[in-house]
Amino acid sequence: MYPDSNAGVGHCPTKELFMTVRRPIRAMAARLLALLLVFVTVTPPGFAVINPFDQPIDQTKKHHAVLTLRVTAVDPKEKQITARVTAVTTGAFAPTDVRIQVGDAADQALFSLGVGQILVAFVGKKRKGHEEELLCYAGAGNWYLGRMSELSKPDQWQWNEIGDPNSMGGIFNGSATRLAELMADIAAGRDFFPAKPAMQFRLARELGAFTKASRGVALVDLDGDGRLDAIATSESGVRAWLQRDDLAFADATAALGLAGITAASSVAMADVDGSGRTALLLDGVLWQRSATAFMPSARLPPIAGLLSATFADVDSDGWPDVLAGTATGPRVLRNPAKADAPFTDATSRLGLDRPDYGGGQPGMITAVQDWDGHGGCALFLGARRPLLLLRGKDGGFHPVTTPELECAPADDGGRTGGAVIGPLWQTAALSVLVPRHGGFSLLVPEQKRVLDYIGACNETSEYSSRQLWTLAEDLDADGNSDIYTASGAADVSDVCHLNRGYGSFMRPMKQDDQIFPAAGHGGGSWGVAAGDVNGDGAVDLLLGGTDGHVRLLINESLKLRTNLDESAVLYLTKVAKARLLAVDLVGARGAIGASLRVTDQQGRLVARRECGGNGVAGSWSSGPSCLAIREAGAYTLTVRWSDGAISAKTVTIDSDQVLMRRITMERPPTAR
Ligand SMILES: [Ca+2]
Ligand SMILES: [Ca+2]
Ligand SMILES: [Ca+2]
Ligand SMILES: [Ca+2]
Repeated sequence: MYPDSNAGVGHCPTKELFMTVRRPIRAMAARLLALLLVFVTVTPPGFAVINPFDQPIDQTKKHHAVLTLRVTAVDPKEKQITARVTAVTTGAFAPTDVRIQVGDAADQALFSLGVGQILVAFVGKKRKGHEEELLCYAGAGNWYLGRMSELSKPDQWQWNEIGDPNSMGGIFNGSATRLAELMADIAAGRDFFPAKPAMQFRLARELGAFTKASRGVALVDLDGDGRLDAIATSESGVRAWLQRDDLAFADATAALGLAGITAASSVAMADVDGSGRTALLLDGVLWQRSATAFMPSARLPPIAGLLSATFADVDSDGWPDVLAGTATGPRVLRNPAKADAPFTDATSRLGLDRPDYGGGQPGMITAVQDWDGHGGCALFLGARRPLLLLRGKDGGFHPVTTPELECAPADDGGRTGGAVIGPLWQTAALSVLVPRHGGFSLLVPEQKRVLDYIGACNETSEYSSRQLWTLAEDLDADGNSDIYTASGAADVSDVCHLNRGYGSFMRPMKQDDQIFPAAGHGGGSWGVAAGDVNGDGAVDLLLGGTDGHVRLLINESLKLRTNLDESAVLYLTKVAKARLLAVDLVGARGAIGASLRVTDQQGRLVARRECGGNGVAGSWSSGPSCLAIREAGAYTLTVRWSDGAISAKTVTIDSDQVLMRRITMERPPTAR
C-alpha cells in the first residue's frame, strides 16, 4: 500500500474507479481496460535507495518555483488534469490554477490520480535552455516530467514522461502530503531531512558472556545511585552488573540474590506499588527487593507457556500490570495497587481470551498507552495472524481491521512479529513497525483505517530476513525516533533504520558499515535495551548476543557534530545546533506508559516519546527520556501519565545554552 494524499486515502486505483461519477458504459469499459493495462505495465515499486546527491532541497535549488497543488478535475477523454495552486513555497508563481495536458507516455496519471490529490511541483529549471521544464510529484511513488507549453503561459503544462521509480524514488517515494510539508518547512527554514547518517556507536565494554545464547537484557538503576546498571538473561542463567566510575561495571549477581537462577528469557523492572523499592520481573516471576537483595514473591500467579513477559499499564490505572505473550495467547495479570496483595488474572475481563481477540494465539505482545491521543490503550499481538487491539469504552480490547499480515515462524521455529508502537511515520501520530522474517510492515492509522506503508518509506523496502523484534528510540539524537531490530538469530545481522521524518527511512549501514561495531550488531542480538548509560543525553545500547556475549555500545554520535567546517552538509550543520533534554519522571504511578510531548509556540509537535514501550521480546529500557530539539525557542513539555494525569512545563531552548539539560517532571499534586 502506498500513502497517497487524496484526502488521506491510500492509493487505490480500483476504489477511485468505483468512486467515479457516472460515465457512459463505453467510456467506463475503455477506462477499465486502460486501468488493467496500468496494472500490467507499471513497474512495481523500486527499492528507492536514497540518493544523497539528489534530494528535495536540491530540486528546490534547481528550479525557480516550488508549488503545492490540489487536483480539481481529471478528464481522461481530453487527457487533461486541472489543479489549484494551494501554496507557493519557493519563488514566485502568479497563476492560481494550472491545466496539465497529459501525454501518452504519462497517461497513467489520468487513471491513478483523483480529485483532491496533492501534487508538489518544481517549476522552471534554472539551467539555461531548460527554463520551461518542470517536475511533479503526485504521491504513490509517481514522478511526472514535463514542461510549460511556453514561458509566457506558465499555467499551461504538459506531462510527457513518468520518472523512473528507482532513481526518482531516491528523491522521495512516499506521501505527497508529507513532501508538501517538507517544502513548507524548507520555506520556513526549519527543514531537516538528512540523506547521510551522522551516527556512531562504539563497543565500550563487554560486560560478560554466557555459555548459551543471551535473551532479554535490561538497562535499569538497580542500586538507586542514578546511574544505569545492567541485567542480562540467558539460557544459562541471569547476571547483573552495577555501574561504577568511568563506565566500569562490577558483577553483582550474587549480592543481588540472582545467582541461583538457571535460565530466563525476559526481564523488566518497576516500582509496582509506589514503595520506592523496585521489583524485577524475570520470566513472569516477580522478585521484590528486600534490604539488599531480590527475593521471589508469591504475589504473581505462575504464567503457563510463557514466551515473554513485561510491565505495561494495560488497564490505565497508573500501576504497571504484567503483560505476557504465552503459547496459549496473551495474559494480563493486574496489579492490585496494594502492597503485598496478589496480582489477579484480568485476561478474560479485558476480552483477550476470545479466539478472534488473541485467545489461544502464541505471539509476543506490546502495549502503548495513548494510541489515539485520548488515552486509548492499544496492544499489538505478533501472532501468525497479527492483531492490533484497542481498548473500548466497555473496558475490553477489540481488534481493529488492518491489512492482512503473516508473521509466520522461520523454518526452524524462530519467532518474529515483536512489534514496536511509536512516532515513526509521523511525530503527531503513532504507528506500528512489525518485523517479519521477510521484511517489515509499517501500520499507519489514516482516518478510520490502518494501512501498511512499508513500501513507500525509501529504504524500509531493502532486503532483510530473520528479524525478531524492534525497539524505537532516537539513536542519532536528531529528534526523530529510529528503529533498531534484533535478529534473534545467530550470524544474522540486526537492522537499524534511521527515521528522516516525512515518512522516509534510511539504512545507515548501507552508507557506512562502521556505524555499529560488527561484534553484537553483525552477529545477531536477542536482547536490546536502550538508555543513556553515560549521561551525555544520547541513548546508548546494551546488546545481548545470540553468541552469549553481553555488550555495551556507547553512542558517540554527538562527537560527529563538533568542530564542523564549512564543507559540512546542511543537515549536519542544523543538527549540530540541537539541544538535548533528558527528562526524568518522578514517582512510580503512571510512569510506565507515560507519553511525553514537546510542542512549539504554534502548537506543532516537535518530539514525542512513549515510556516503557520497548519490552516486547523481554528486554527493558529505562532512564531519562532523551529528546533532541533542533530549533531554539519556547516549548511546552507535557507528560500524559498512564492514568491520564497531565503535567506540563515551559522549556526555553537557547542556541547558546549547554548541550544537555536534565528536567524532572512530577505528577500534578491533585493526581498523586
Ligand atoms: Ca545504579
Ligand atoms: Ca494497571
Ligand atoms: Ca533519530
Ligand atoms: Ca549516552
